[in-house]
Amino acid sequence: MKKAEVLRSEHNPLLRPADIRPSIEGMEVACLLNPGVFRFNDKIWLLLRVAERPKQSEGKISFPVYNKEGKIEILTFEKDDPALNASDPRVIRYKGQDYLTTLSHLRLVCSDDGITFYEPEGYEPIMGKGELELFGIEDCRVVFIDNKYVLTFTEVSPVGVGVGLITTQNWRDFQREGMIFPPHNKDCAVFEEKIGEKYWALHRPSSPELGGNYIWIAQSPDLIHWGKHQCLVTTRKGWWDSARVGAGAAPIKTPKGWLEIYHGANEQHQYCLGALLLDLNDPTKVLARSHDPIMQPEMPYELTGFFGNVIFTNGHFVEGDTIYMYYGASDEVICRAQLSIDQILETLL
Ligand code: MAN
Repeated sequence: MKKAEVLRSEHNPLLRPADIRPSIEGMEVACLLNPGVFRFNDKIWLLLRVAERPKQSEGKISFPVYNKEGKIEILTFEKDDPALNASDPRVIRYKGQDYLTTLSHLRLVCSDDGITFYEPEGYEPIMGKGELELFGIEDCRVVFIDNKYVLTFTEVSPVGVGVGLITTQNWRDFQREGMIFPPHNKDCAVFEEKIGEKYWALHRPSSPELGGNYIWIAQSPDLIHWGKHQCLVTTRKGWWDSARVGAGAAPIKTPKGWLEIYHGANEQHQYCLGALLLDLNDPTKVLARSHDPIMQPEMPYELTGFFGNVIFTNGHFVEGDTIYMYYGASDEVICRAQLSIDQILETLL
């Protein structure tokens, strides 16, 4: 079996929680995760997911949420409360209600070389807003289409997890278009060009009884209204992508088809990356899918952290044959790796 070479940056992790000051007063940055990536004003930009919480005190779990007035409230639970299930560092369950242990928002950083990032002045963070984002916003994909940037991201609230859409031209003024895929849905990657007069997107509804955590594809006349949904890729029992699959960033157009790097997790919550190849003219046709992962957690920063054994990507930029892929490692730090499109295609075809 051929393998595509994965060139991790020697500067990994490029960004750690301590590199970013918190946006919300009184909080600390617990994790940096899964950035969207784009070019703007001759620079490489990351739209980071920044997860914040108060300094934790002994025997307690506390985290911020927005209340219905849009103000931050801190919820605190005793760790030994028998009604509390805190076995997953990312979520807790208390008396039938799920909460996130951190509150995420999106923050811009930029770079001249794609390695050293800084926060530019005059660009505000994008915070959760309204009742569908009371638990924050996460994992934003960014594409440039029709002369504007289109942001698709996860909106989290007590009523569910769905996909929101925002557009902007200058990263200072934002048009909020609301929820485009209702719960339970996340991992929405919009294609960077129209196919057959329609916009296309990969998305990931979850169905707990029949079905599962599968990648679907939909089309739209206007980026807001999506239909003609089809299930594209399911999980594979006993494989590295047995429990959940979800799209990464926008598919990359190649002469052989649309190349999509996706994440697959198994029952042990190990998150690896694989590839899909979709037909150029009819992306509902899957031409090929990785047998083995193209990348799996193996570096110390990928194996341990806030939630170890996780590699998760939803952003890259492409130059010639090279994919400069940014990813969240262990749900805590931001890293970069280089991959060759041709080599990935060779593993697929
Ligand atoms: C979910 C999301 C991601 C996260 C992974 C792994 O898919 O919350 O942001 O990286 O889980 O924890």
